[in-house]
Amino acid sequence: MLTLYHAPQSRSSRIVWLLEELEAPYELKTINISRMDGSGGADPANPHPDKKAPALVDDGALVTESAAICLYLTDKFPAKGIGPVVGDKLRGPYLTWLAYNAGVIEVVMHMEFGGLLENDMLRRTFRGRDEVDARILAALAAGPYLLGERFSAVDALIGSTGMWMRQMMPKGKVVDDYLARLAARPALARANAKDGAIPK
Ligand SMILES: N[C@@H](CCC(=O)N[C@@H](CS)C(=O)NCC(=O)O)C(=O)O
Repeated sequence: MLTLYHAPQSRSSRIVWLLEELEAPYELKTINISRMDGSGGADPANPHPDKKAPALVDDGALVTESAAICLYLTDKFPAKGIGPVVGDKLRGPYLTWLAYNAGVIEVVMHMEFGGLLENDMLRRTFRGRDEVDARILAALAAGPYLLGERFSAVDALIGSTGMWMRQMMPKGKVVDDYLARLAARPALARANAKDGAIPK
């Protein structure tokens, strides 16, 4: 049995969305986390070593990091075609987007939050918003999804950032239409109904 340790309206919300897309059987355990505004706190019931969300447990085995959880789940439930499997020509682009989101997009986003976009050392290593935006726009120009014709877990991963904070994705109609396309997915509506409110 899969158990997702989930904090409402956090990075685990996109894993709820993915589980709904996959129509996977799972149990949702709502946990508390420390929030940026100082509310919340570490939850002893959370198996994540850093007390973060998401954390997934499958038959006793712990998986953390959103990219790893996406890959784990789409490999476990390949029938839906939401994560290209080994041998599929989209496997390489799929792995690239998973790693690029974790290793570059999220870093650049936090460089921006922290006012570090002009830091020379960070720019040399990760580049900046222009490069990230260009990569996303190039993929969506072919579209309608980041991998082309097929919706995949990378759309839930990266698209959810744009749904949460529109300015974190490139400006313009291409991305507006992309986010509207994602927002219309029935699995997202089911996930939103399960997401829950941030505890006060
Ligand atoms: N790299 C991790 C980041 C997870 C993460 O930072 N989650 C936030 C919620 S959006 C969290 O749990 N924060 C609580 C804390 O930092 O203690 C992933 O992608 O899964």
